[in-house]
Amino acid sequence: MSEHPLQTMGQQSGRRSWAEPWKIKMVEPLRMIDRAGRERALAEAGFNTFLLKSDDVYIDLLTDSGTSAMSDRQWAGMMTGDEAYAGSRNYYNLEAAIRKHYGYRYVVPTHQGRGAEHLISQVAIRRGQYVPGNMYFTTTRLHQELAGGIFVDVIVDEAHDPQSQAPFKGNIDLGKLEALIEREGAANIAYVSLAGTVNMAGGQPVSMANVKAVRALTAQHGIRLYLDATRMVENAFFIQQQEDGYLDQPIAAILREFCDQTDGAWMSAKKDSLVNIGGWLAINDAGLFEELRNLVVVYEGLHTYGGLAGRDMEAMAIGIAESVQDDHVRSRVEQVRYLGELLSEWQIPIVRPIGGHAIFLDARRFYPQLSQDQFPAQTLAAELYLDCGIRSMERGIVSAGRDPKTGDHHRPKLELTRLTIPRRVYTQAHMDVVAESVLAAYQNRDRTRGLKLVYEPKYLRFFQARFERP
Ligand code: P71
Repeated sequence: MSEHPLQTMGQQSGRRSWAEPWKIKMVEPLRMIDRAGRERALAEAGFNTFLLKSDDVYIDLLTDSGTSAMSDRQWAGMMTGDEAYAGSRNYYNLEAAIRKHYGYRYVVPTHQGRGAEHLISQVAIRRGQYVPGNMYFTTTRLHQELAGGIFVDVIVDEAHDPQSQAPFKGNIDLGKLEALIEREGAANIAYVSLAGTVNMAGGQPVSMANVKAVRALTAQHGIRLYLDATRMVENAFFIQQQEDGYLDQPIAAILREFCDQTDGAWMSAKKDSLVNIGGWLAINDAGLFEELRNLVVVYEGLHTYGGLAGRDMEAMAIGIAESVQDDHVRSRVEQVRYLGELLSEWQIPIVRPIGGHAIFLDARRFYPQLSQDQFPAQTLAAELYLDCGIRSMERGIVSAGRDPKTGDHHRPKLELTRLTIPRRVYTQAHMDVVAESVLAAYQNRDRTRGLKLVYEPKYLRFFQARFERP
């Protein structure tokens, strides 16, 4: 203990502090509207944070998707956009970056992740086939279902338990996968859908040992293994830090080793790759690539731009190279951890271990007085906004949607409110303000009532659903 009463965060945890591996060249002013304004804005938005105007938000932790800050080099790259309809040089730069860092042979650009999900689902799923995956993601599962697939969750049980401390809660349960293959037959499995760091489980990683075991099992049955690489770089960081034998390996090498276990991948480049828009699909099979390349012109654009401007592809190519730098990934994940450790220290219920891109507040334990039908996670998101203009996202019963067969709510075990940290955007001081706001909501928890659902659209209802106070 030092004799000085004030200590830096690093000193408080008995270590030297870390700092971001960049400095700020350009700033964007933030504004906080007053409490009465926030009450009004929230009511107008139907208590749904997706329907708030961004100008009415102070610290925006809705998502880390497309919200990152680009580097000076990425902005410079934008100026070299080759806006040719066909064969833009930026496409070839993107293709080279994906081949180098992700290792797949053939590349199809798309406007964002769900564009790629649509294409792979249409090409690789036959009606009635099963698609096992390590927990669902909203858009991923929807595209699999629209293509006639039946999603089956084969993630390890610990993933559904927010208090389990298992280090690799994104892993596939091989027993569950094997049982499904045995029950339905390999021919009735479209492919295995594996996500690197599982978003809905709290940003939980998959171990290298697990992907290798899944690879061995699927290869034995002739089943393809496709990767949702959206946050795979962050997954590689957890492997580096937590799995035996990887501490001295660079993130870039771990990323390649992991991707090399799979047959192809889809990507929302709006996350790891540090761009505001973009995605891709990449695959090793030449025949499948032919089909994808044909389909992309129907839904996205020519196969050398896929709905993107040349400048966007250039920013993505540069962003991919920056995203695998060890100091970048470390500071990104450590910032998330900083916020999570503060909240944990204060006994606020969050999903543990702390994931890669966000802190997930456990709304069930936050509001034990509310039933799931009173939308605890949606309620918590509303309360955080009211307290000081922080925008978060519901990841619970509203996000899970309805069972297409019965029409009843899916009732996920996890009822979470996500504080998602954009990359290279907010400072440690912002994290402190957020932590204090969560604490204020926690201290007010006994007085908080739930919400009533008054409108929901047919698809991905969480985006546009509306609520009222009962
Ligand atoms: C996130 C998003 C963006 C989002 C999507 C749907 C509802 C709310 C927010 C997008 C992902 C993702 C994974 C693992 C594919 C997509 C789709 N995440 N896979 O977390 O996390 O990519 O948004 O570029 O279409 O806020 P896309």
